[in-house]
Amino acid sequence: MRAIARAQPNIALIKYWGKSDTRRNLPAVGSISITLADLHTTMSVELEPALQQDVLTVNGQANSELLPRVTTCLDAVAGEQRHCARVTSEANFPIGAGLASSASAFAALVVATDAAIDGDRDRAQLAGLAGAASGSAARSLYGGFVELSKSDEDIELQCLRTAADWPLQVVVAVNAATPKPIGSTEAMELSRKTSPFYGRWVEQQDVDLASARAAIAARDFGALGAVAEHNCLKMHSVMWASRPPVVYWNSATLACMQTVRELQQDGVAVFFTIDAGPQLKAVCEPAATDDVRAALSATDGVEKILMTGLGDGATEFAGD
Ligand code: 2P0
Repeated sequence: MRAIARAQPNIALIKYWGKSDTRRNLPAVGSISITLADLHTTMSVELEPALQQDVLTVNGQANSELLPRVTTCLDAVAGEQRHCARVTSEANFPIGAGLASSASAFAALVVATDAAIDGDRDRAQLAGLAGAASGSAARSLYGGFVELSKSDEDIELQCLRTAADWPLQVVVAVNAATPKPIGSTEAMELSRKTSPFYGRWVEQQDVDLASARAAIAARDFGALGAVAEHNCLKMHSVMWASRPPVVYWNSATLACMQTVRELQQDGVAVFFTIDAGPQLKAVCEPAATDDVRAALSATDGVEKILMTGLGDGATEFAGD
């Protein structure tokens, strides 16, 4: 009745922002992401007959804030008649700060829980359960370049290319490791209800998805970077125009964007993306990694640099 799983966060290049069905947590737009290799969440789930309630520990601390979402996810995977669970989550990167920690956490939680009950769900079923808990978590069930399609029914996922097929690198500039001011779930609903740009955002998404799909198929780094930066800035424009505004950036985020622009002008193969937090993720070709790391390290306000390649989807974990 105990199992451990490990999952990596994923970074969207074409973003998920907005829901078509909040009850079932279905995305209003498709998205394309890359799964990372070296950042991960390790999740242990133990179903214990003697326990009176679920217990959640995150990075060594009891966590009651996330517990209701974890309980709902456990019920969805193991059934409401299950024993209570002792859930222990360890992440090797800052959590709740726009580094997709909920994606790796819920992907790992679903895989560990299914293994703990000796379940035999396939990857698509596990992704559906992870997506119901946290939309972006569905993508962490798959490795490499992953497309999550919008649907009025069940979500659909597809690996567009494996990590080995196009081994890009990601340099993360951590600009503030503190938790975000407003959670993504709440912020997405605020955007849907109040942003004058939200309707256009949803309408235009298929164009960006098609461009990104073609760029990934052709391994065209310049084309992928152009559409990814455009899509990222469009998503943040939707957020900024919400009422009240949703602004996740800080001054270091803008300084990092400027650094990436200067690298691009020098011919370095790099582009940026930014999620629900001030961190900037620079995606680059392997030969550019050292230049990108050095330039971002020297940028004002950058607290820490994390480096990773692209990796595989969530799996049951037997130990290091
Ligand atoms: C993404 N984000 O595609 C986008 C870009 C943040 C910015 O998916 O409400 O934690 O749990 O389904 O998955 C973060 O939102 O939201 C997210 P819920 P989730 O990666």
